[in-house]
Order: sequence, then structure tokens, then C-alpha cells
Amino acid sequence: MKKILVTGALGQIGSELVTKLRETYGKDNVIGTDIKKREDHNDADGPFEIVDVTDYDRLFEVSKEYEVDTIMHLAALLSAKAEAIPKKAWDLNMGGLVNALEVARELDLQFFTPSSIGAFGPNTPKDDTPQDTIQRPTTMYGVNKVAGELLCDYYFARFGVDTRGVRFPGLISYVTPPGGGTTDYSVEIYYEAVKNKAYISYIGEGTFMDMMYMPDALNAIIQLMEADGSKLVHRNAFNISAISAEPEDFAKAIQKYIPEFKLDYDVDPVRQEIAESWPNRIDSSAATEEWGFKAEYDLDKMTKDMLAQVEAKFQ
Ligand code: AKB
Repeated sequence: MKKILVTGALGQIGSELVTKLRETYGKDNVIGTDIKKREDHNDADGPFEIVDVTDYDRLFEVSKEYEVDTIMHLAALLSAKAEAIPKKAWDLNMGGLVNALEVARELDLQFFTPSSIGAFGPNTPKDDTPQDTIQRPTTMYGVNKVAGELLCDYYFARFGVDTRGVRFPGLISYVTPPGGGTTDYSVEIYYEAVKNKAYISYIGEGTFMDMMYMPDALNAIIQLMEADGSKLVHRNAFNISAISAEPEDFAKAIQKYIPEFKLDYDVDPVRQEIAESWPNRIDSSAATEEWGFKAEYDLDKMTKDMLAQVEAKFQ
């Protein structure tokens, strides 16, 4: 049985990953950590500790105390936020990662951390972006993600730490909102569709990005961590995607259920520039070949579920 410590447990991925891991491995075997507790925190849900990932000693202490065998390191600033405060992003994204990797090395733990489509840049091939290709990102987040991918490879090659990871696309979910990302519009559009039957997109018409529904993202993490390590050629930073879409595609999918839904644009130049530097559609075939990655939700299936779940929240 695994015993897993999750950093960034209150974030968009963390809040759902902790629940899923507790269902899979038992609630006492998953230790959620973040820089604060939720207001409605309940000890009965499972262990939770306050940990700032930039504090190595605290992360080490909590990992040792609970005798975990795995760290899933999620605490990070997303792309748009990182562009606003780049030095802070470097300190948190890189400082937190090297601390978590060091704890994994010291305590001989399995390790997961996500990279992102943000690890690609304007001169990366935009369509069917290969697993191994040019990575010259032009954002602080992208620089952090490429450095993180390399650092994880280094900890495996140099110290034998069992590091694994994926390059996540924009993740869409109804439990915890994302914060500070470039792909956040793909979540906001569903909330605004339900509340106001209209959305003003800060990402321009015709801008394609990769996306994925959260259940597919959570399954991918568990599947990769359970995979036979000897079959992994890439190990860290597997391309995975389920959907390649532009704002109009979301609008058309929503209009099947809310025909009066209206999409307008008020483009934010900062996030638009970031989006334009990322691929339109990445190729996930290495993940499929090496550990069986397969997404269940396409845009229509996800839209049906998202709208139902968001509507239920407002009833
Ligand atoms: C962001 O937009 O910053 C994230 C990501 C794609 O990594 N959702």
C-alpha cells in the first residue's frame, strides 16, 4: 500500500487528487499539505499539515513523521501569475521543486511532479508537437517547467530517485477553480454559461490550446505512478492531451445545451501572447505506448458533465 504526501493540496489539481488518492489507497495513507488550512477543514477527512515547500526542513520533517513512500509535488505558480511576479515564481517553482526532490532523495521516495504545455515555446512545432522537440519557452513559468523536467531527469539519472511526470494541458474542473493560468478561460466559460448565458473571452478567436477534463488528469497520474518503471523510456514530462480547442469550439459545444449562449472577446495581450507561444495540439503517443495513457473525455462529453455539475452547484 502506498503512503503519499501531496504538496499544493488545496490547489486546482491537489484538491481533487487528494480525494481520489484517498479513495484509492485509504484516507490515512494520503497526507495533504499546503501553506494554509481550508476554512471548512475537517480532520476526519484525512491527515493534513501546513507545509511551505520553500522550507526544506519542514517538508523533510512531515515526510519522515508520516513515513511516506511517495511525494506528489504540485505547489507552484501558474503561467500568467508567474509573468506578473517572475522572481517569486522562480523562488517558489524551482525552490519548492529542488526541496521536494532532495526530500525524495534523502528518504528514498517515489516522486511525481507535473510539467506543462507551457514548457514549449514559439519555435516548437505547433501541431502534433512531438514528445522530444525544441523547448525554448518565453515565459518564466515555461523556463521553470523546462528546468524542472531536466532536474527530475537528473535526480533519476544521478541519484536513482524514481521521478515521473506529465506535461499537463489546461485542466478543466468544477471543484476548485484554477488561479493565474493562461487556460483558465476554459473553466470560466462554463460558469458564465450557466450563470449569465454569455462569456467574454480574454483569449482570442482561433487560438488553439490543449485541454483535458480533470478525471482524465487524475487517472493519468495514478496510472503513470503505478506503471512498470522498466518500461518507461521518457519517465518525466510525458506529453498528454485530450482536446485541442479554441474558444469558439467551447461555445459551440455549450450551445448544444444552452442554445442562447453568446461568446464575445476582450483579448488580454499578456495571456494572448503566452497562449500564442504554446502548441495547438501536442502528440501524446509516447505516453500511450509507454504506460497506456488514454483520455475518456472529449470536448462534448466533458461539456455535458461540466454543465450538469456547475448547474448543480447553483441549485
Ligand atoms: C496555465 O495556464 O498556466 C496552466 C498550464 C497549461 O500549465 N493551466
